[in-house]
Amino acid sequence: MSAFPQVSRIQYEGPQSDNPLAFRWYNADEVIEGKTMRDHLRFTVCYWHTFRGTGSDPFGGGTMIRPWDDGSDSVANAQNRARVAFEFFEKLGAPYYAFHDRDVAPEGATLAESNANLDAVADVLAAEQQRTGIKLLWGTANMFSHPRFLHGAATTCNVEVYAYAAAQVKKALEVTHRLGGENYVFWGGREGYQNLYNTDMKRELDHLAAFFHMAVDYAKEIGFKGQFLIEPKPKEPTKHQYDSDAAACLNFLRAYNLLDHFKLNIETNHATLAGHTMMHELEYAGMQGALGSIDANTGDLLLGWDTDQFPTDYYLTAQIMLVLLKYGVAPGGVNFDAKVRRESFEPIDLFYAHIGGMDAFARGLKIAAAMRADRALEKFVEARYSSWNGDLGQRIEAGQMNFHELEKFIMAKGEAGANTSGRQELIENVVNRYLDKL
Ligand code: XUL
Ligand code: CO
Repeated sequence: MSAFPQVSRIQYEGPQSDNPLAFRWYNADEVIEGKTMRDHLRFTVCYWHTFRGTGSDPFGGGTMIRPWDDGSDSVANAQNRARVAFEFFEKLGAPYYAFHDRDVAPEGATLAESNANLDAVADVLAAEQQRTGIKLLWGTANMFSHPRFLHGAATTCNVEVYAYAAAQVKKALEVTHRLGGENYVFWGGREGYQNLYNTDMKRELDHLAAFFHMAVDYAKEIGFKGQFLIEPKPKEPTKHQYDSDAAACLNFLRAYNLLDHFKLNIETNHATLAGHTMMHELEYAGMQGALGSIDANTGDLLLGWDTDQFPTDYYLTAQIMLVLLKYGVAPGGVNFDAKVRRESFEPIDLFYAHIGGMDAFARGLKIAAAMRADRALEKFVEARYSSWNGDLGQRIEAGQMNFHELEKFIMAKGEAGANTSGRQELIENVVNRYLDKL
């Protein structure tokens, strides 16, 4: 029985369409820079918000109407929900999905029971993947919801909780591998501290690094070749999360000799919580060869927490796509780690939300590609650094200069040459021109 009988496969109808259940910009087969939109964007539906989100907030309980869900924690309900999820992915035309172990299957009384539950749901996921051709972008383990993880998982002060977390990741890796997952994500749910009085930060970070090394070893042992990803976030749930931003993650990975095995999964709302733009985080990761995947969402300018809204802002998506086109994102993708508002409680709202996000990214892709075709920004950047192209700049960049020589050079001149304008306002107008064009 269909869970969404009123919806058929969402089609591309073009920008003039006013059909709310059609794409206006996402045309999966359209080729841009030699690749289809489908392959550029690698859209992914996240299981946790879309199929486990209840709409609860700190002030009130769930609001979502999900007629297919009997509200129980049974494996049969989880299996049925998985089939509904695939009907949704299929009708939306999303080529990928992503999950936490505990989103897809209920936690049991023991780890062995939880593992058996996960296997039973993974049987359905495998069959649905086979039936539809939809693939798993990434799997991950939820090591933050259960009370045992109140001090964290890989950074906990309780060594037996650490062992539990290791066993949970071992299983999540096996299931991700079984389902052909192309990546495996670590988001440090409670890997951080609430205060430094009771925290041995060095010891916790050593434990975290040891945990990651064990994960790398186990992946090798079972033949999992997917990309490991760390997802930075500065705070929430803890006051300070160790993976606070791209720079902190890369420093950690470098310090503990893990850089070869990990890239980053950059999320918009996490970037803004860290006091950065999404473009900054993407560029910072990309320039170091560590841009792995993105969690696509957006925060709210007036609210200071992780609101995980669907992205609809063309400036944002154009900026993101400029960086993704520059560095590439595969085997990562564009994962909608976003939830419908508590007030948008009907199943149909899940379609409107994803259609809007996919269209916003498709349009961002077109804008970014048009700008790249004209080298619209490159021209400004090249002109801005042109003083470096002369003999002086070339010798500094080649590491052939020292302070004595630079002093001699500038003493002889008396004063540095004139600066040129940064042209920010003109550049912003140019960007607007590309937004107007399409
Ligand atoms: C939390 C968050 C997570 C990760 C996966 O803020 O983004 O859902 O994406 O654990
Ligand atoms: Co996320």
